[in-house]
Amino acid sequence: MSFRTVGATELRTRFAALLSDLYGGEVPAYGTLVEVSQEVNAEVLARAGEQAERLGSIERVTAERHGAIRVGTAAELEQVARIFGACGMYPVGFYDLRTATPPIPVVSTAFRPIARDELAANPFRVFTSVLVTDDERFFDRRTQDELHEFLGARKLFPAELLELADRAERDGSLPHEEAERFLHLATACFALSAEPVEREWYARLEAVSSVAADIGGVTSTHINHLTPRVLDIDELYARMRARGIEMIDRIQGPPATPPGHPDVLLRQTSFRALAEPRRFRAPDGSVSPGTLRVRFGEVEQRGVALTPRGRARYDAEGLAGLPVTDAELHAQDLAYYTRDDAGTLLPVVYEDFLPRSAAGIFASNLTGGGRSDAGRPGAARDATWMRAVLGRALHDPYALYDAERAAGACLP
Ligand code: OOG
Ligand code: NI
Repeated sequence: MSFRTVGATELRTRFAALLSDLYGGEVPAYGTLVEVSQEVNAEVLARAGEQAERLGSIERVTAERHGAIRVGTAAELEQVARIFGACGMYPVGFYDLRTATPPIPVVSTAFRPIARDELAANPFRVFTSVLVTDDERFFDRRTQDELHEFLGARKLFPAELLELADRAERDGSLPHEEAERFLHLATACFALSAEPVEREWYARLEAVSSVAADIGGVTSTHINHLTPRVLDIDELYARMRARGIEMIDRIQGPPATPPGHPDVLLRQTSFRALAEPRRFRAPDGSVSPGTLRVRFGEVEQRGVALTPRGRARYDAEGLAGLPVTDAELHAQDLAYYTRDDAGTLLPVVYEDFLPRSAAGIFASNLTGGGRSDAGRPGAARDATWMRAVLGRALHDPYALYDAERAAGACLP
């Protein structure tokens, strides 16, 4: 019996490590990705020294992961918020992927720590998408009804887990034994289920969107990918290919900046979803083996966060719209910085996601293009809707970066 209590920071660190072990066991290529990332990071550190740690200590970067999960209903999203809340991860940003190319029938947010010291301790974040089941551009009335019935009948998170999560959030910690139980239950909820998949139902949803099938065609959820952070994504991409791993055809996000120039925003790439064994149930009740390709491996390189002004320039003109030094990015209010004691500019890391890249990541791993009818009415979904569903604050990324810059007494 131990009387030690476990706080949110430690719960988050342990949760991230447990999910990493789980995913490594399920998707062996993830292990290769982590290994190659660490190899590249060690080399960048040896080559660039202190400069390599401008965007975070090597300890932070080595432990850093983002995950992605997908849920089916507002109620499920609210429950996810409680589990992550116990780990000091709060919803930041609203992303609508329905208007992306190709359209994906989800809206998303990212759960992450929001305080600088919490990000430094462990920045684990999870891109979380919820299916928009009542969007007529994707689902006809009959399918909507069936989706509501199917999703309404499933239970992703056991009551004991949610009670422990609420207690952890209320008290700021859990006693040792309860913390172990919480971590065990929380991790188990994101494992790939051995339950047979109803073949016809899955196929019908897949004809609309394989993301819809991955969410609404099964009775559980799972980690879709887990992403290590790398300090040189071009080098990583080349090495993964050299090891014979099939990567998507490009790196998403801004192109590489010339040597010595600050990295901006977020660059991402992934290896293609692998065929994983799953069991299928036919309408006659018989169960037979098959495979599904839904889970993949992604890697990311993070740079300085852009201000709304910097982001508008980047969106309109790409990197050509931005100056190439920290001093100019700061002076023109295009990127966020704080200062160290010596007065040197320190970049504020971009901690969020890019909707265009997210759509690209989704799309590059879809089987078939899917189907949507732009002429039909959509369903109203925005940040206000999501805030109401979450029953808690939905943070605006720019407000967080502004506050950090102001606290660092570093206004342009
Ligand atoms: C999420 C895709 C988006 C990212 O890093 O932009 C994403 C998903 O596949 O569920 O993870
Ligand atoms: Ni991702």
